[in-house]
Amino acid sequence: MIHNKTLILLPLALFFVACGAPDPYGPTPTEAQLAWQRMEINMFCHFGPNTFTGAEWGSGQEDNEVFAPTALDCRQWVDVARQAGMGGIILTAKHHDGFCLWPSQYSSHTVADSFDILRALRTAIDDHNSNLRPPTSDIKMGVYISPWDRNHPTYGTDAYNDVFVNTLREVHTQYGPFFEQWFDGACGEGPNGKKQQYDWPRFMQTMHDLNPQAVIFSDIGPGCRWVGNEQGHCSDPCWSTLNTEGATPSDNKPDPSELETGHKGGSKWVPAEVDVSIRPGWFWHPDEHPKSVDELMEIYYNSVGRNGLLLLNVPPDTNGRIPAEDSAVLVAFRAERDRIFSHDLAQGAKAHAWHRPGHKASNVLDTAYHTYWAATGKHAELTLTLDSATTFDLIVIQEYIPLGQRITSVNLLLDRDGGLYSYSLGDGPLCTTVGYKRIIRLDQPVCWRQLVFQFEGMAPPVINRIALYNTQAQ
Ligand code: FUL
Repeated sequence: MIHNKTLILLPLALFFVACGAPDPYGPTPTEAQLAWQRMEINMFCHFGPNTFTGAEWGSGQEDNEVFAPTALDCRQWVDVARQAGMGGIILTAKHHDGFCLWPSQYSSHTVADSFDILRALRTAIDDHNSNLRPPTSDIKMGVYISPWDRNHPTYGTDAYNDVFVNTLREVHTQYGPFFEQWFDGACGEGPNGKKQQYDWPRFMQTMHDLNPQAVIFSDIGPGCRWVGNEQGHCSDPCWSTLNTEGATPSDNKPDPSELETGHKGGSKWVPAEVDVSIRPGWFWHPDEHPKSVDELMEIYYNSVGRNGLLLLNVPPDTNGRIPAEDSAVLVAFRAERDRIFSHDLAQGAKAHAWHRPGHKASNVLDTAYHTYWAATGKHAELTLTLDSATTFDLIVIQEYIPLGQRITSVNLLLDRDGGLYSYSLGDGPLCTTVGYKRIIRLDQPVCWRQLVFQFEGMAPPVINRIALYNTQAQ
């Protein structure tokens, strides 16, 4: 909606000073967290005895032979991930039934000699990566190893923590390197009816020793956090910062609603990972079907478009292949993103930043397309001037997160008839937090030449990129 009564005059004096980077604010991402966030969409693969029994949480008592894919093809998984524009694949090497998809020496509930799925996926990914031809990019491998184990006889005793540490060591030394370790927070009873007291500090330390570059997922990180729901959305706002002092995964985590938003001014950089399944269940079941492209786009806007990473579960079937209907939807999902995001209407636009009256001079570093700028106050404005009036209905804003997440709200003013009019979605600002990426869908297309973004931040805002798109364009 456009408030056309609010005429706002452009400040006449603009101060531009080319400068270096401003100081970081608050916690900032590690190189591994940055690389992780830029992957944007990864594939989750839930595969195991449940694929064959119809369960979601296996009992741990299933026969090992039940796991018997008829035409296993991990290369096909990699190919689907590539075609879908995903940067990594995370496999459930061990789910709550305790069944190991590799021949572990620490369990008798395993694939034994029949199918080493971890090896098959590792080989398929390595082969893909060693035959790369631009523009194809590499695929990274991640691993889910459930601490909850409904099979292991030691579960519920201290000895199980040793088993679990050995299991981590075995997987990471024999099948790594992994870009992400997924620690599910579920903690139920084992075969003897006892619950386990997980030794989280030891698990985390083991991971750090084995692979300090791996991004560790758990309810509270430290690499990335659960987003607090399995429906495929971050909240608005969504902070990449979280207060984790005194918290532990599983039993002593912040409320899911806090995990959805993160904590403004939180003490640690723990960005949100949005895990959701393309199908109703996490495992493949014959009578379930994948979501539509429209549903996946909605999830994309509410996850990647709200400063999260989307971990989309695509379960292989009893053949050991991703079903054709799922891969078809994924290819169409990719095509729809390419259609919308391949033509940035702001490319080549002139960008100017200035301080507001009462604040000191702004700093501007305008490096071609990637406009990167900072103001000295907590309020800042950026004008984008396009070559001519242009129709758009979607705005992408990215903060320069290596310096921290700063922005608390964004307003947009549009020029018309020589004046500026504020645009708002509903009653609030254009959006609250930005972070790595914020995608704002306008409720209807607008046709303007000049846009003025007003930012409020906890520290001088630093914008990495602003892009405009028209979702209706053919
Ligand atoms: C949950 C598990 O209990 C589900 O089975 C699934 O693995 C999901 C991703 O995480 O906590």
